[in-house]
Amino acid sequence: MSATITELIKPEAKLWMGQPIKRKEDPRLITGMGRFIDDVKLSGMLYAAFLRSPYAHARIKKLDVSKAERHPGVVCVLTGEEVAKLTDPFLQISPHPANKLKDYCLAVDKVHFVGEPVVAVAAETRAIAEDALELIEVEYEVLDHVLDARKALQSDAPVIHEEVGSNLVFHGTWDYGDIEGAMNSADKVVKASLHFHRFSSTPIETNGVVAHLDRSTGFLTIYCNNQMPMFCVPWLSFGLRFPSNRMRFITGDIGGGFGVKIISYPYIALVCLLAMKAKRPVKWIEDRKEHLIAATHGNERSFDVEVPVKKDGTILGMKVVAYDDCGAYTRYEPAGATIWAQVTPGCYRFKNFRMDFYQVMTNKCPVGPNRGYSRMQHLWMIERIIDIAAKELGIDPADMRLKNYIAPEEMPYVTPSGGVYDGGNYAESLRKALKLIDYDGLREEQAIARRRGKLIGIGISTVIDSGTNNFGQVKILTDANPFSGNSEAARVSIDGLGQIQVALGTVPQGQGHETFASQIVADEFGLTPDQVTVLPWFDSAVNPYSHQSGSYASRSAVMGTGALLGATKKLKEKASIIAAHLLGETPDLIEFREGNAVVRTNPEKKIPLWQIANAAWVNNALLPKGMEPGLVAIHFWRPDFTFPDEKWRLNQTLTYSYQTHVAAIELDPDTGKFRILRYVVVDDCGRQINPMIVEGQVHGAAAHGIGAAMFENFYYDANGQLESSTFVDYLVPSAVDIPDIMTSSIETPSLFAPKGIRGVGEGGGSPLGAISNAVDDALRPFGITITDSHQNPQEIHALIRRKYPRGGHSVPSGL
Ligand code: MCN
Repeated sequence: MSATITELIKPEAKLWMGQPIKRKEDPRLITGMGRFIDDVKLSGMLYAAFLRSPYAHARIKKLDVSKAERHPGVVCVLTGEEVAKLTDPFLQISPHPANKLKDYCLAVDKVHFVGEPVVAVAAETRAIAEDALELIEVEYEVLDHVLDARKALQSDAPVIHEEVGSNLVFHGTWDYGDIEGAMNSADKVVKASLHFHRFSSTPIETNGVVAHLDRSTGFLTIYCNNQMPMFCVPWLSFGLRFPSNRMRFITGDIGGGFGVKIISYPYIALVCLLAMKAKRPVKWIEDRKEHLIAATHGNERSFDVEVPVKKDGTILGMKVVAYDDCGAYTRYEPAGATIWAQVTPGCYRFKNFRMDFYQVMTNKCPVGPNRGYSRMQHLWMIERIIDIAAKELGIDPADMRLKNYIAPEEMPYVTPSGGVYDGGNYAESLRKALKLIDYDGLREEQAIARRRGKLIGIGISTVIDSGTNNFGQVKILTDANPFSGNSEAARVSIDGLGQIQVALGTVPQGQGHETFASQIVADEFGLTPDQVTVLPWFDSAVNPYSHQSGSYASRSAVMGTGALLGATKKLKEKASIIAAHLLGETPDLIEFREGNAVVRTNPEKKIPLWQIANAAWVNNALLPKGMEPGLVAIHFWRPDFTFPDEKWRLNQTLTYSYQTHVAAIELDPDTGKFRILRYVVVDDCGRQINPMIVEGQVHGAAAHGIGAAMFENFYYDANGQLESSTFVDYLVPSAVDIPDIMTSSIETPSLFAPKGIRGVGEGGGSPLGAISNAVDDALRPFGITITDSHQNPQEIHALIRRKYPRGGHSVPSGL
């Protein structure tokens, strides 16, 4: 057994916040005692399997499930036709006419992407259910499909959802300052067409659901691993026509989410319908192939960007036209069509900005939030164009950034789109990263290497890692938007024996919330984190929650701490009154130290927590007259968020962390292969609750982004078939593919969030910029500009070949 948290802490430490204590949840996770969705087994449980579309776009002409229904061991079969009768289309947050889209949990009369569920089967075993799928006869009329967002907007493009009438989901223009004036006064306008590729997160645990309708009570219990289960309630309750007050959501340990598990509600609905029809509990566990073809992908986006600059490198503005491909259904979209604007100017001071943003449906897997959701595409574009501009101006990319960064003395800084950056020192972060990687030394090495015919490239990327989403931004999309702000709940209780228990609404997927919550609460009562028990897992019948609860948008450290501090404050107020009453003092003199209520002016005079709790729960006659018994407090915390103004300006998130990544690579021009020589990250997430967790998050996000930059890509062929639909083709990096990552931190407290904390969990997708810029830098002697966010050897080699068709694959001389 590992040492206890108390043994690990330095004896002189006063506060647990800021201490790198080991995670409380890890012993159960690393000894195989975690409780994941596939561990849920209910008596009489059936297993589900789904028949999925083999076509990108086709009409279902005929469907015959009779053989499957008769297959031994099959209990029930569900078709789209039945679903359309039993349920209502899922809620849409798109503006008109995209909000007319009829999204059901099974395809009704058409399929819209390869992998869309068409028929669901529940059987005694998964194998039987899968066998039965082979007995289903479907006749399809194949329709024209469209796989490219720009082509999908052309008048001759096939319309994916006839009820919508076009493939356009949203078009909006964000226009600030005077971009045309900036263009006119520029020394140069740098232009590029850039493409951000489609990839996803691949959590170790795929999606899963177990649904059970208890006919005796009428309760529908949904075990799942959705990372925002209570946010799904309107979709499920309206969709299934089932009262929300008889739905219960239970999540256990979740093996990673990264945003991809937010949009599992169509599958949850489907499994619920099967359970209702079969009158038995039903389990569905997504397999890896299903996950890759039909869970959710990250947003693919292309940009036409123009940047007016001065000769000295001053960026005057940015003019962008963006086309975002959201796949075949909108679901959480078009939220991604506004969320990028949390970080409109990135880390830079320019005020003139124009964005024309189109979000478009195509016959590909629907997208959903994916670590760095919507901002990483935008930030990659900014970091790439800054390097292109620096190259064209003959300025070092580090100097170009240092010239344009928002300065610490400008904080809090209001961005053109109304974001209020809550502190930070971007220049210090870059300087620190450059020092760590030995930038000057590397540049020298690079020059020597080039002379010897070797290619070394150095890439920098500094991104804003915004956290704690303000749902009010969805009002940009539609006035009918039913969400705004953000809120989180926590309950803290002291039981009759003086023991503290905490319950959170945050539904973690591996982020370590039991640990950080116990650190925060321990500090409030002068206890150790060992003495604070945080309930593992989430149960809507037990845990407090808001309908925005969940782990997403790097919000839980900030929101969870706000809720915990609110609850402990309420609890301490009541405990102080009881203690003062018992000690014959006034409540304002009571403070909590080492498990005692102590009289501040006379520390010898104290009473242990258990005696206060004893009075509150079982020795009620000791309580002040009229006081309600018990020691439990629930608090709902929210930042003061607002709605957008008429120019769509609003503070779209509460905290704005940032990270600088610098990568040094060596590239072989004969093969296009490259390896990372050195990799450095400097992060600033404000005050850190647990530096060990923060470091883990920084490493995780860096590895995630490096994987996306170098390996992971969803390739669709011309027929709309996903070519990278297994781990043989969709390359997730393993430990040997990820370089040693040198990390360092800066801690500038958030000006607005509780205890100066900022979020850290997403990381901003910075590796994509650092790696693209490093590859571009390595290829400089070839005069090649990298315009795609994915760098793979074949494509790099092809770029070199295109430029030097007759084998100019050695480094051109004289450079
Ligand atoms: N933390 C801290 N000090 C800070 C900020 C955070 O100690 N100043 C700690 C927190 O206490 C928490 C962790 O870092 O334990 C992450 O906190 P936060 O940034 O608030 O993010 P959330 O907990 O809300 O988690 C969501 C975030 C997101 S958006 C993605 S995507 C992501 C990420 O978390 N998915 C993850 N990290 C992940 N890590 C794991 N293991 N699995 C995922 O699915």
